[in-house]
Amino acid sequence: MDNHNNIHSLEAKFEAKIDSEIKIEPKDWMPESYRKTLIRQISQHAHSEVVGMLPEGNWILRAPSLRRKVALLAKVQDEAGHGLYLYSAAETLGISREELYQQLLTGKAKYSSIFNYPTLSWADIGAIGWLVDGAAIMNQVMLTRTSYGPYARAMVRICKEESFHQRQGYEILISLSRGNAEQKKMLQDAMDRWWWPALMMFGPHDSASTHSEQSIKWKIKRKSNDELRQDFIDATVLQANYLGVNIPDPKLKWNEERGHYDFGDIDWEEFWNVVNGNGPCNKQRIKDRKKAYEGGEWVREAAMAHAEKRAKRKEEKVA
Ligand code: BYC
Repeated sequence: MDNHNNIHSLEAKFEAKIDSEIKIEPKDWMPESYRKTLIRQISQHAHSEVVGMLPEGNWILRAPSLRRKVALLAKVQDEAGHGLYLYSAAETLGISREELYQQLLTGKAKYSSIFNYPTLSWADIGAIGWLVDGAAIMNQVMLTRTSYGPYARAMVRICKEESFHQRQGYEILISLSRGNAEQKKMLQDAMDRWWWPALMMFGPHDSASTHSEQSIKWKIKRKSNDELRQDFIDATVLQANYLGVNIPDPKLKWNEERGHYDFGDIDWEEFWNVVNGNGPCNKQRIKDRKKAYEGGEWVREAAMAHAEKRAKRKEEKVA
């Protein structure tokens, strides 16, 4: 078979697997652009998890009780774990964790826009759990069925943990909603600041989304950015009503005909500004990740030295 025919048959086999819902595994042939799209999406997701530890980590020492502190600590640790599962999944596509991490630290790689906003009060920790993890789950449940095996399997575990995160956030807000006037004010203020950035997490409108069409064909994504955003709004309005909190969107209104909530325009200028590195905390986030990376140098060195020593001892035994 000549080279051209060979590629053609590999492509046909790949397409057939996608069509019949058979997962693509690391050693299977895949188009280069499929591999690149996955590395981009999975690593952006991994970076989002490890950068996402920062705004909440900021509140661990200030959590209002031991119970709140333990729950928040566990959540932030889970996020480190999610980062690790995802970097590992990306590594199966032939790129090293070190290279991916350098892309983050040099500002070359993207991570979710949401983590470039500050956490100003304890209510923000509730709002992050409820809205940010809520949005993340909406997007990630679809990813448990993504076509690349290692990514899909990582997402199953991540989604289980994300539901705990969402509930711990909502529970913080329930307590505030039953509190005094000042606590209710904190809750509303957090809602006012996190609502729109949470909607932006789903990415640009479908008409402006560069990757969606191809990613949906490859079954990397199963739903479009706008579909997921709508699902999230429909589910969240009821939860906001239960909290007695106002959603800061005068255009939000149930549309009987569509069977969905209509909502106002997203400020896309703000979105792209944040994505392109100019949000309120972008510089601080990268600075903090660099500091953590440099501070961990001795751990990496010690771990490598230990691994090398063990390998040498093993070699000596064999000899
Ligand atoms: N922020 O063609 P599009 C979490 C970029 S949750 C920054 O629609 P795609 C967590 C996009 O990368 C958050 N950039 O892209 C929760 C692309 O740029 P490039 C992480 C964004 O990939 C709680 C360009 O805009 N979740 O981790 O088809 C606590 C055009 O977009 C954003 C995931 O990453 C954004 N919001 O769809 C702790 C889930 N939106 O790459 C942690 C997996 C878009 O061409 N990812 N861009 O330079 C996905 O599902 C998809 O990548 C997205 C975007 C839906 C996010």
